[in-house]
Amino acid sequence: MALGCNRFQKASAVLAVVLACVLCAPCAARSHRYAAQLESATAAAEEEAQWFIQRLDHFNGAEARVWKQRYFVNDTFYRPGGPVFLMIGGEGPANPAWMQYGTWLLYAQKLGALCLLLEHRFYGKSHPRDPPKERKKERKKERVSLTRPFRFMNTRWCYKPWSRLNQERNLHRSKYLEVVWRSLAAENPECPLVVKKASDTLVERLNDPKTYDNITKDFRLCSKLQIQSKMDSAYLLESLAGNFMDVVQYNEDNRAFEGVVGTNITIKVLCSVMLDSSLGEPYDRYAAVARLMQNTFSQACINTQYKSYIQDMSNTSWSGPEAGGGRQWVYQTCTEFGFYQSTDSPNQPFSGFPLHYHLQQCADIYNLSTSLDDAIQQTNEEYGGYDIRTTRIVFPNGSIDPWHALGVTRDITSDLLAVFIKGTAHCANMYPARAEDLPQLSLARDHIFIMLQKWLAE
Ligand SMILES: *[C@@H]1O[C@H](CO)[C@@H](O)[C@H](O)[C@H]1NC(C)=O
Ligand SMILES: *[C@@H]1O[C@H](CO)[C@@H](O)[C@H](O)[C@H]1NC(C)=O
Ligand SMILES: *[C@@H]1O[C@H](CO)[C@@H](O)[C@H](O)[C@H]1NC(C)=O
Ligand SMILES: *[C@@H]1O[C@H](CO)[C@@H](O)[C@H](O)[C@H]1NC(C)=O
Ligand SMILES: *[C@@H]1O[C@H](CO)[C@@H](O)[C@H](O)[C@H]1NC(C)=O
Ligand SMILES: *[C@H]1O[C@@H](CO)[C@H](O)[C@@H](O)[C@@H]1NC(C)=O
Repeated sequence: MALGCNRFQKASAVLAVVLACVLCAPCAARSHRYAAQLESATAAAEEEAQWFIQRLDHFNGAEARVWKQRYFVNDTFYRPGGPVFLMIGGEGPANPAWMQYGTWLLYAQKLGALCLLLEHRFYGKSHPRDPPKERKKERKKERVSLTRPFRFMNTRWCYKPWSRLNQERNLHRSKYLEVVWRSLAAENPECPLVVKKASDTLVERLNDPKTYDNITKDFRLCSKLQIQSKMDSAYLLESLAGNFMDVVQYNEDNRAFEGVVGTNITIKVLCSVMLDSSLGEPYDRYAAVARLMQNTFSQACINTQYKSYIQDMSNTSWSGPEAGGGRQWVYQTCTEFGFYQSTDSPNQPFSGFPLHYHLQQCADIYNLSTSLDDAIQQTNEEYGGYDIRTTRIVFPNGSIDPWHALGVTRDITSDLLAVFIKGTAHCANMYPARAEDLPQLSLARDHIFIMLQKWLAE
């Protein structure tokens, strides 16, 4: 959350607060189950959507073309002269449920703020023009809305996108899965060990085609398992490990209002399955977890063919299967920030989907062969990485959330503040408060509010 500098053309001095959070799991390979639910939640509030005539290219003054960017407004609490809260949408369709629920509305009520939710360009229904292409020329345009300043509502917003700091750390060592290990171990130290055992057994069986019929049945694959390349096995292993990543990332978050199902599947539930020896060997329990997730998300079977994933991801139609965000997100990982949930570190439970597997997708989907290292370096130079030089930002993160490994968890200066919440998951502070919240979560929300009040008064 950042207090931005901005300038309304008409009003004299309006203070603005920018909120941003990567709100849905950026794991395109596994995003389908959420995407469908969000789609229906989004459809319900479709009539409330508004459209802003946006410039196609903020970098090029000679570029006159415009397009329509989707946004939502809640002015219920607005008092003239009050601040403006701008929530920047994440890597998927903007969900208008945020206009009715969430901690920011409570802050808005107390401060008389106007609330705006702006859908991120290229995601959801905000289509600048053609779907993202491979051509180099396009790349800068995709970067635009991540880059300050940008224009919205006759205002230039100066915005440091704090949620995407220092990407290089995730490129070579998967911190993400290391936190998954620690979060499972916090529930029960045995839990990640059993997960590792199960994953290792599965990897071993993949070397023996005689086991494929059993694997197909045990994990309810949509078609008989075929492993023709390392990419095939990587995709299968990543999909199954994804069950754990998703649950850890959102553990016990109060996000049912977003239309998400399965919020009662928590780390506790997964670990209780993994530690239940009546279900058989660790491998069998791993399969039981996969079936539990399929039942929860009403999936009859799972498609684990790398080829069909690539086909879906390569579809450039705006009505294509990954057009809501999967294709765009992975494109950004390939050209801007890495952010891979890879298995290169030994200190995590899974194996078989290393960095190389993710980089290969950049070639297979977008025919990209450029150096990701260079792209990441450029991104960090542009945004400052950890060497961020600005003022009045709070960086909230939860210790259970694997993404905190990329976040700011210690104060940088007296007005670049970390709010590191022990025991909570991804973006927990943004969800509506409820009775079961950990005391440190309630304190974090209060602390953020106090900073907001202080900065708005300055
Ligand atoms: C704004 O938020 C309040 C509080 O949640 C809600 O009651 C109201 O319906 C919202 N208004 C709009 C236009 O979404
Ligand atoms: C497949 O599973 C069955 C039942 O658990 C087991 O008896 C059989 O040995 C397995 N086959 C292979 C090739 O592992
Ligand atoms: C989660 O909630 C669903 C729907 O209410 C229920 O059917 C299921 O048994 C619950 N699962 C667990 C593990 O609590
Ligand atoms: C892309 O997706 C659309 C919508 O699902 C489909 O009609 C079209 O055939 C797909 N195109 C390709 C090349 O697969
Ligand atoms: C992929 O890129 C290479 C080099 O940039 C180009 O020669 C080739 O035609 C491209 N292939 C496809 C399928 O677009
Ligand atoms: C803190 O970590 C960063 C870096 O990964 C994420 O992008 C943020 O979404 C996360 N913030 C919260 C509030 O969970």
